[in-house]
Amino acid sequence: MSGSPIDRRFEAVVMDWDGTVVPDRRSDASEVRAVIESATELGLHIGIVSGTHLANVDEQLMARPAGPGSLHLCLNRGSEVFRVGARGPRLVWRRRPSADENQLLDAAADAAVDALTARGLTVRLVSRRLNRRKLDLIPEAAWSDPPKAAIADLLGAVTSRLHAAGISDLREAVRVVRAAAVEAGLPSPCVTSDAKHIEVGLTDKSDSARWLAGHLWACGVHPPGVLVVGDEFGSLGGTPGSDALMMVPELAGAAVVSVGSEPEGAPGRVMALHGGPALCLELLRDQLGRRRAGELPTPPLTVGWTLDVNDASSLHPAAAAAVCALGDGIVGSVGFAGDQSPAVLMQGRYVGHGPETELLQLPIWQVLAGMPAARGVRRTLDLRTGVLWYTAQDADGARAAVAFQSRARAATGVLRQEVGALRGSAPVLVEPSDTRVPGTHRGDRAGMTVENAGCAVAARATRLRGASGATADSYAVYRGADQRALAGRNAAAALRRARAAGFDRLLNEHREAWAARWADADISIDAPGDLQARVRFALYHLMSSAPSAGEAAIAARGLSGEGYRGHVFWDADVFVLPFLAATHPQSARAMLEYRIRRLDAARRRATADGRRGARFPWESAATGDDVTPRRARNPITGRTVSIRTGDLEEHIVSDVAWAANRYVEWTGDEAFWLEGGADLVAEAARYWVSRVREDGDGRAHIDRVIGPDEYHVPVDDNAFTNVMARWTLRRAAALPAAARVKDVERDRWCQLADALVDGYRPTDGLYEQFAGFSGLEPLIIRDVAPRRPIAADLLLGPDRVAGAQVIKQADVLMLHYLVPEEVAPGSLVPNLEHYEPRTAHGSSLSLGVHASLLARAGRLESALSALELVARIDVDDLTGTTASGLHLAAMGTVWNAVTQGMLGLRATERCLEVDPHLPSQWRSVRGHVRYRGARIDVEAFPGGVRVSADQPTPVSVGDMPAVTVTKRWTVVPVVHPLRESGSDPMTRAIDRSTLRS
Ligand code: IFM
Repeated sequence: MSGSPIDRRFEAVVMDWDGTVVPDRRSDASEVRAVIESATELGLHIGIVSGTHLANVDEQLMARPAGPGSLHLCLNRGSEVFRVGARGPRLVWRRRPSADENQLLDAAADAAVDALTARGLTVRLVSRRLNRRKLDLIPEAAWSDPPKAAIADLLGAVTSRLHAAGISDLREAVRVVRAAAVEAGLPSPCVTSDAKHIEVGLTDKSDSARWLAGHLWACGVHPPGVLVVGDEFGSLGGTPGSDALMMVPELAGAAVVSVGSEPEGAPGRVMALHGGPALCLELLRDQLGRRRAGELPTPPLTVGWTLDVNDASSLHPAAAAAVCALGDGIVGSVGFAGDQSPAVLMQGRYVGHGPETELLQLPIWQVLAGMPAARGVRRTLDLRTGVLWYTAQDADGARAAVAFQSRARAATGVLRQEVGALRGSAPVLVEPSDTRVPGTHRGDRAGMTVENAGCAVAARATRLRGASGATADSYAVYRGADQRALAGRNAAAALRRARAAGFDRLLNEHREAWAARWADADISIDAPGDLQARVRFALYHLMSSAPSAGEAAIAARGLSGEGYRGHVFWDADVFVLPFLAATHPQSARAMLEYRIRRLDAARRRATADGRRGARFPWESAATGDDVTPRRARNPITGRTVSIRTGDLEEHIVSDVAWAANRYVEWTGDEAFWLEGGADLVAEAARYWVSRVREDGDGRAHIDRVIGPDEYHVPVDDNAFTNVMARWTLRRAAALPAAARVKDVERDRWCQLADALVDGYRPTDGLYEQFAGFSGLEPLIIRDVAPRRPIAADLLLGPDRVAGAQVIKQADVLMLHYLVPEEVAPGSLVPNLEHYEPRTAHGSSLSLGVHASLLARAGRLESALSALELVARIDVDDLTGTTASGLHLAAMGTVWNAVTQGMLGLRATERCLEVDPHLPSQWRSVRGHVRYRGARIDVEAFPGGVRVSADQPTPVSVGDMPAVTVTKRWTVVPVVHPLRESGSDPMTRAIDRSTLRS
């Protein structure tokens, strides 16, 4: 086996029973039972597939595994599945035939007997089982119970009988039976043969294999992690061997082994090892041995799910570490000790004061013992399960490590590494990474506890020795608490539990938890190129960044780096929250809780500024006070420039209110309004009342702000700020009665909203970005810049861009993106045409917004170009800033571009709207979301849409009225009138040197 495709650890084994695991039904299975029980205890998943019924298999095997791996018996030729636990088998799935189907099966079997008899062959209907009927082709005493090993002789005897009846081979007999069954009214019968019998049924072994593939997928096991073992893959008398049915597309990529004699040879994909049940037992023992020795799992490398970064890629090593960051929403772990800037960051844990506030650097658990620095390094991240493989070269060859940040247990890091020739005790340490924070560090080489700043980490390592060298497992648990000692005790207790569970149990539960997240969030795109993996890369990091409970301070770079010191911007509320509201609402709720708990700080700020209501900070951290830096160094001129966003980028006030509303739109969680949600909106409205200037003509203005386009500072009547304020006032006025807002205040909000100027010119359908924008130098950056995206302020100088119509990022268009109902109908296209060529896309937030809007406008080629570009921002480090963390908001725009832009999903109070616009290169796109408690699966393809929901849900497609979609797929033909109009390729190549984040 050495060096062969099965010379590795598998995560699951799927096996045929008769002839594969046991030679016959009377043989002793005690050895195989012991191996199965031990292997499942170390996490291996096992599926046994058989045509027979439960008693036959269970009474022979008698396995009673406790897990964490699973044992499933998939019996009755694809009709039933039993999960076997410590207390025995439990039915988990059964295909129940209807009375009509049973009648049809009987009729089909009778018709088959008649058809074969008519050809002169004596056959007997021998059993009538669940979903199938069995015909004996050789009802002779000598062949009453032939052993599997005698398959060649049996086939010879049966073939002679067939020839005597003028039937050329088994294949023809199967054809006769199938034709008779169809003639009898069974539309698509499953007809199989083991040479002695022919069975007509509603199911076959492919149903078992598909069920197991689905189960394993839900456990986070990819098909390449599966070993399929059978004894009859090759054809038998011209019919496919019964085990070939286990090779379903859902298990494509699995390793397939035959232990049978395969008289007519095995198909090319199958490794024919022969050897019978003895070899099968050996294969199982081998897998058990690998687990006992602590062998590392094998990276699955599944297309569309893998991020592979090696020395040959152009990524800076620190950027490579960031793109492969691990996170559970509470703790983010970047790189390994020895990398350029390894980090462990805990969500919401800050040190320092004012603008100096930054995320606390926690001690690093990802310590690779003696791993040579940065030579031949390869990182492989399985996006589906958040498991990272790291390999590097040393004098002894390649050494590997595998790490994950448990998704099932809070703030728990797990590392298994090959320690090869290293001698001594367990080599793993936790390395203190922030010496500025005083703390207690104690421990030895095998265990360590570090406590500081309200955080504690406890870590421990265990060394294992296998045939191929030694490996070591280490575990680290982080706890934050206001009292240091308490954090230490909590961490130590959780560490004990993690160590007791062990690597394999932790891995299984972690993979399963990730798989559950993907089930509600995945987007699959059937299109050429590698967009699929890049979209999943974005989703993976979005999911890694937010906790599911408590409060969530989502930093601009998530937990993947120290960029922007971990401060929270509108990036969180406007760009990240929508994804979470639609896929994992509890995380979106936690983000809003972060704002609710800092409402008092926002009120204090408003009061200090002489206003009312709440003034949320442009940059926020622990306290909710504004922590925006006041100055920075211009990287080109070296001059210190002042930063005024903290004072003037006030649209953040509306952005928070908008986020609260977006959460309710997706979830329908009306109770949230009374849990602080209404306060977020009402206090935002009160702020605008106090902030707005009313002129003598009955119009209202907002002076001196910064809009999303930060190249123009300050401006008056920024359309985005004003319209978002208007939207906030109107939304606040419509808060439910329970929010206890007085009518007089609601009336004032409505009156002021109506009075706010918005810069809209009905003559050309344009919104003026701010008062006076159209009088600035008409410099079209699309025509001037060598390439976009580009940091135009660096290219042209800040003074030139300030005096020109050059825009940093979507500004007016953010209105069409966030509040399409608040802008003039039909204004998307003119504003897109006007502003896009003037936009440098100098912020990573911009491209994805355009991708979404271009799709809504039917400019699908341009939408796709923008989407492809934004999906590369971090994977290819387009901004040159990925080393300090990933651009989480840009990832939010990737999700939005596909779901809102291409699929046209929109959550309203009335229904979920679906209105797809597909680029011509896409064969289909499928997305999963949660809308008001229901799990929704939407697939769009040229000309149609399929929607399914796990509970009755109102859905409207295109312009059609809403229908209630139930579990079953609904196919709605959609003929979309929108086509790509004109070609204005928005983006050319990229100028990395001048692009900023
Ligand atoms: O919030 C953004 C802003 O819109 C542009 N500059 C970077 C900030 C953080 O990502």
